[in-house]
Amino acid sequence: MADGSTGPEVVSIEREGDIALIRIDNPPVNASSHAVRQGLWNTLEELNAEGTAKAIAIYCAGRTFMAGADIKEFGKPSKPPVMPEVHSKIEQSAIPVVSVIHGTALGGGFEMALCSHARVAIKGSRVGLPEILIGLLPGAGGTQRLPRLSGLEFALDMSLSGRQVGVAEALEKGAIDRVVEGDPRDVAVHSARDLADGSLAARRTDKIETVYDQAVIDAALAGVKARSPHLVNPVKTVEAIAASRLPLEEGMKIERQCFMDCMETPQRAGLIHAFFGERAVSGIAEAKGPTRDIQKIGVIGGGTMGSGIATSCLLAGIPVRLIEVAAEGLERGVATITKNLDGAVSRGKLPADKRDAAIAMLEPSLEMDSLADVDLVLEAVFEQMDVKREIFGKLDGICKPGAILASNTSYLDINEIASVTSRPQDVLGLHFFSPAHVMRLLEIVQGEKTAPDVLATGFALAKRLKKVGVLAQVCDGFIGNRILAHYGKTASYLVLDGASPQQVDDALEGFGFAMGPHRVGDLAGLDIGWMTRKRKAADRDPAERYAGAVADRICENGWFGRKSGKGYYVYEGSTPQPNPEVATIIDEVRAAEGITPRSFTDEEIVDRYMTAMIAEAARVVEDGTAKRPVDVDMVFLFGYGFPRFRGGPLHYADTLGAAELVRRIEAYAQEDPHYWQVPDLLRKMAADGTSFADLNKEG
Ligand code: T1G
Repeated sequence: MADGSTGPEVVSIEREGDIALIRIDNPPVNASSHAVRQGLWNTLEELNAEGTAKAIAIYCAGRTFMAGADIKEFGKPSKPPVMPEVHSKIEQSAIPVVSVIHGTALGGGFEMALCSHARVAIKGSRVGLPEILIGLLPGAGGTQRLPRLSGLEFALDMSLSGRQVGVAEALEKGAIDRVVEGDPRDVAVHSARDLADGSLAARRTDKIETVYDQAVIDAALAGVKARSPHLVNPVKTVEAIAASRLPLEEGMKIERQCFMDCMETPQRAGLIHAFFGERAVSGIAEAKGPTRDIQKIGVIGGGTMGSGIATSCLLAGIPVRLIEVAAEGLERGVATITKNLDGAVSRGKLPADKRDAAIAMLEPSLEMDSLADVDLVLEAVFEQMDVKREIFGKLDGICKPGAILASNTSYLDINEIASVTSRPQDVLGLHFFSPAHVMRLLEIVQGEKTAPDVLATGFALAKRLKKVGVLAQVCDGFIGNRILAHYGKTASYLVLDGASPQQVDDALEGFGFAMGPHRVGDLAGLDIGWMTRKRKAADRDPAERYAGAVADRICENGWFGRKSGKGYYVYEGSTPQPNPEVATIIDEVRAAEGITPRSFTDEEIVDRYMTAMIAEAARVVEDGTAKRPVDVDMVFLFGYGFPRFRGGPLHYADTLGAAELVRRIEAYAQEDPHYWQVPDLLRKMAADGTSFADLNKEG
């Protein structure tokens, strides 16, 4: 129970005649910290002890109503009063209480409104139960009260999707009682007065029973098990909502138990890490400070990447001039952009009028000179240094002073590209991930001479494009592709040594990857990796075991994956099947290399694959290519389909511990000492007993 301490500075009472307001002021989003909970507890006690107010209205200062529990408190011992206790106190108040919602009432914030005796929302605000997105469930009465007010289906929809719901829809579903216009405090005064005189009817959830239907619960349970086989909290969410058939107090106990079960899971830790990591990567000094004004962007190249990047800019409301060298390529680029935008409309992601407005801001041109007035150029042509050097040399003479010149290269040296211009300070890398208008990752590559305001502009652009910008230093592959180039070999070594491509894919999909590496290769096109291996052949390290023999043979047959009808899999029926000719190739390569195949368990496959990924990720942090471990984690969550509930490769590494990882690498090194080397950083961490989370704090 309450310990008697107060939180007056974040929660205060304002008296207006015979009604009282409880004002919460806990920037930036009025999260329900301990001080807020204590303040609510104390002010409710005080007002009920006085007994003079006829009604109470709870409202929030700042930009939004309470946005939920204070996530920063998670993982620490909870300090009473906990939210469910505070919410029961609100509901049991002898003086009727109305909550006044503005901005985004999320999680515990929406639950505080639900436990109030009435709920009034200001037009344009939204409500939501996003706990599912951070490995939890509504743990302050939402699973018990929302079914009572709005029915099982809507409660399941909100709780399992985590989506934000406009207050008009919430009103229609009975989750709130009124939608009005006005300032939160004024609305609070009027709502309390209406509640006091009965013109705003009280709807207390402890007086309402859920209309229960077991079939609805059973269907929801089957759905979550099919959709999210790795996750615990969706199942627990359905279980808690099912308990709303019981008396409220009993249901609340079951909800609390389900909530605490989720709180203890590594998934909750992983998803919270992802939540804060997404914000941490742009919370660095390099992302702050003055930026250049970007009003118009030039995109060079109408291929897959160029048209994806152009689509992304147009969706953000930025006019784009698209440059190609020939009419056919330009037309293809415009067609791809149009198709991308039409796809967003058909998926309900983009209103048709916004699509038309976006297309109207697209100016195709065959003339590079037409880039003279743009504020930023994004080059997205062939991954060949001589082509890029030629283009940047021309841009240097065409673009206005102060224009930013960015390359979308996925691994080439930004410093070399910058060196052909007279303005290396205006050059940086902006590495998008395909499809560029969908994938949220943007690697922002800092050249030696890149000016601070150019780098900060890269982060500002990432935010405008709703991308997750991550700072990377120059090296072959920057952060993500460099690490991929290393651990991708492990998948090939596993196949050479006895596993099948499908077993590797299935094992990694069982770990949580959306798609195994061979299925990804077939999707992206096996010829891309083939070209890279040929490009690097001359520089190949003779000491390194060649990983590409099987993939080379597949490509030599013209099998590039989905686009050619076969690759590792055959794409004829509805379900792709393993390509039997690949099995023959694997046998032939093993025979030629004198390999006696052995079996691998799925666990061994995952352990090797993840240990290889972590080892190179540790080296990327160690040499400063990535600023901190969390930056690597976000690269993999937002660019490589890494399972979000595991938080990223280095957050996952902490669940294993540095000592275990060193042990594994040393064991694998008995087979291949060149490929398996213990990073110095990992050895130091094992000796010091430190974690990547510790490094993030130092970062
Ligand atoms: N707790 C602590 N800090 C939070 C926070 C929260 N719930 N939400 C946001 N912040 C910080 C964020 O880290 C950033 O800090 C700043 O606020 C601005 O956030 C019992 C258990 C509200 C829609 O999941 O969705 O309630 O980086 O950059 O883009 O059932 O923040 O500036 O230092 O995102 O305008 C449920 C999560 C919690 C809401 C605003 N609630 N937050 O978006 O700003 S669990 C959530 C958001 C719960 C109960 C359960 C968004 C936003 P800094 P921002 P924004």
